[in-house]
Amino acid sequence: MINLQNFVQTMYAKCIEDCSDQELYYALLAFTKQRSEAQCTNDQKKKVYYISAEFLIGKLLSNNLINLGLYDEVKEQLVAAGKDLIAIEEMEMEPSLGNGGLGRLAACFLDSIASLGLNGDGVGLNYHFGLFRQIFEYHQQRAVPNNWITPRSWLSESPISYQVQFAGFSLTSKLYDIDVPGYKTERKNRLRLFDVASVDENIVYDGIDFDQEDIFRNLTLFLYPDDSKDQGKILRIFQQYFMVSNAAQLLIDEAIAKGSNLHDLADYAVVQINDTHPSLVIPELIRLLELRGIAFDEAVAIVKSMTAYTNHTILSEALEKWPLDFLNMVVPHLVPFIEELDRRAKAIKDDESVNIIDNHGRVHMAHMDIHYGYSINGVAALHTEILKSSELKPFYDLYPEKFNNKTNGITFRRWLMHANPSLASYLDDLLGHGYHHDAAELEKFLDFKEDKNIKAKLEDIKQHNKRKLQRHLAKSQGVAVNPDAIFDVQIKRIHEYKRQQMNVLYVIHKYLDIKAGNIPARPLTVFFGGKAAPAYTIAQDIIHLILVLSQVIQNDPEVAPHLQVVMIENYNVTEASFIIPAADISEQISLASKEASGTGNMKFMLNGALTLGTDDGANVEIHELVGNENIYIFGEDSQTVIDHYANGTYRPSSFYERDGIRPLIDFITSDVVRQFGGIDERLWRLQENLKYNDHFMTLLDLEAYIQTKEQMLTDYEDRDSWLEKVIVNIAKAGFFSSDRTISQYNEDIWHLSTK
Ligand code: 26V
Repeated sequence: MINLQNFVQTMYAKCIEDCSDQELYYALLAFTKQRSEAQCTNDQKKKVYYISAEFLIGKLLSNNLINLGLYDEVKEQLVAAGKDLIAIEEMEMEPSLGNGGLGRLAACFLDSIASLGLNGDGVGLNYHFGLFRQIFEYHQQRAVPNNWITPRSWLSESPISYQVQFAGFSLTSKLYDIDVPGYKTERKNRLRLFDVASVDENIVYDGIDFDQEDIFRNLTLFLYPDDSKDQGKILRIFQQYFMVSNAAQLLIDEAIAKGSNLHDLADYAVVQINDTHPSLVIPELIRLLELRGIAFDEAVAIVKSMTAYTNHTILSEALEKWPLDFLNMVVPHLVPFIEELDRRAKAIKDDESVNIIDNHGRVHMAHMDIHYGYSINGVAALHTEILKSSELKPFYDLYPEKFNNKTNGITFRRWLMHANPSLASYLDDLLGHGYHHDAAELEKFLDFKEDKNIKAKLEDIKQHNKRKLQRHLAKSQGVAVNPDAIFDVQIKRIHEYKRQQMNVLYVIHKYLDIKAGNIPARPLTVFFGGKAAPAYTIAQDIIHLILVLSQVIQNDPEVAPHLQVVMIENYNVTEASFIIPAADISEQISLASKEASGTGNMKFMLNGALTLGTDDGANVEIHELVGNENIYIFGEDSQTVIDHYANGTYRPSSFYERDGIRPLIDFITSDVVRQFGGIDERLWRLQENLKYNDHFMTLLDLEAYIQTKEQMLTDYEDRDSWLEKVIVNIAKAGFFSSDRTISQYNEDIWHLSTK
């Protein structure tokens, strides 16, 4: 039994009723931190270090209360005092320590590692302003710093500090920890975020600009500083080396403290390299072992037996290749190690497709990971197959035993229990609590797929969640939405391969259709949300078009009652937890072969939305699990797309000539769009890009997309059959629990003790 009143009395000398939401937030923060600080850390001999540039952890208050088993009691005691936990949570700042799926996956993994009682910490950087906060001005994105580190926060200062050597100077680090309590395990792990002791927030001016050369002060200011120019790339290398050198020193110290003689380091530590951002950990560990007296050959063997790499994308822009010249400018002491690793790899096979240092003097980080790690995994079945058969085939030929698949997952604690308490408690009543620990038990829900009462209840829950979102949006961005509309949602980073532009062309199609007199059976609200990298111009143009279109529609009395476009400002984990439970349609429309997995697709399915998607990433596995009749798949398959790229056979201009497509593209630069604030330069660039470049083949799938979406809207009207599909989707979502994913990482890669 907890006594929140007492706690608050001691802290403020007044009762809960008399406290502001801000005061209550700080009280709950202190209370929750105290509870998790009292827990023991997992302390099994071997530990996984999940090193990642991103951890998109979201707000922690409710999440931690749930895991500590205190959520219901706290909520009840607040309600008894006339207070509302949702309003209190609004006081918490959300850290933006991630960009998208990669960072959110890392956060879900930390939750599952802790909840399965495994010993494992996340290691990353404490970016003071995160990625950035997105605001809309003049129908465009503006990036401003996200000042998430308040004087009282989830961060706890640790006494741990290291020296990290760079060319000509060294930096002192400072470690902050965030506790990661397991779900009702009574134990916790930690997220360890390294900072630079000399960081200075005051050097940021005018949005997110700052002096990129002032490494002493800037290193931990932003995640992904603009690297379109050399200085930005060099800063990224500074960040990456700072992260991994600290991580390597920490893991060696911890192993020694537990009795390691370093020859046996692999019995104490395993490193999961999350994408290529932490890849320099390989040469750094070898260097540190050598410094501590271990011979080079043995150091290489040790590191090879304790590092594993996860690939999260096949997009070449995200597969890092750092010029050796830059590495020499930043970490000259590491370069001889990289060169030696390269020489040894070339002795096995000297070919550009597998070389670490290529003919242009660039270091391929992924290649180093694969040669010198013992495992490489993709993040969904299709993705891993594409890695094996095309992107990384030469490596698969060399080391078939290293390749394995680990289909991504999501934590149900956050994405069901916290985000959708109405659905979670209904499932508890119906199925019991077994699925909390074994998500596969959700399959029991299938028994109810023809039950009318259950369908009515699901309808009520969705309606309730739509109203909750309606209230939230009214408050957060002054937007009014109609809860009786169909909620059609695409929320993710803005990127051409994810094809938000295809969804926009559908909106134009619908607008023109309504203007032509075809009134839909029910209103449709299309939600978009996502940030665009500041230097990615076309992505900025896409945001611009969405924002202008939203105005065009809102101001047209013939169309506005039937169609609405809402662009969520500063889309983040908090926004996602409001939107996903309210969604009917989950847009997963990437160009087949390009989305490694996707994890939003899993969150929507679990919350009772139906997928409109291509056979890409984990959609393929959702498709297999729910069957054709419970998902809406359209478009060309991955092999056709891969062949188009190989043979250069895709021509957008021939699609543009079609009667169903041309008017939609032409509309982008129409008078009405320009009247509502459309900026000519942005609109023309986007239009030309679609007509003559269209690298991610929007027009290839556009007609099939429009047709399938129309079919979906028609099917929505048969509520009985739609809700049956919803039940199947929820019931089959158990496979996508990150507890399953992490168990597989542990069984196949980490081999940590489960006791
Ligand atoms: C990152 C960036 C960063 C800045 C600008 C451009 C850009 C383009 C691509 C990327 C990709 C980074 C890797 C990533 O986030 N991959 C995502 O990983 C998820 C978790 O495995 C997976 O579900 C997504 O499909 C995959 O895109």
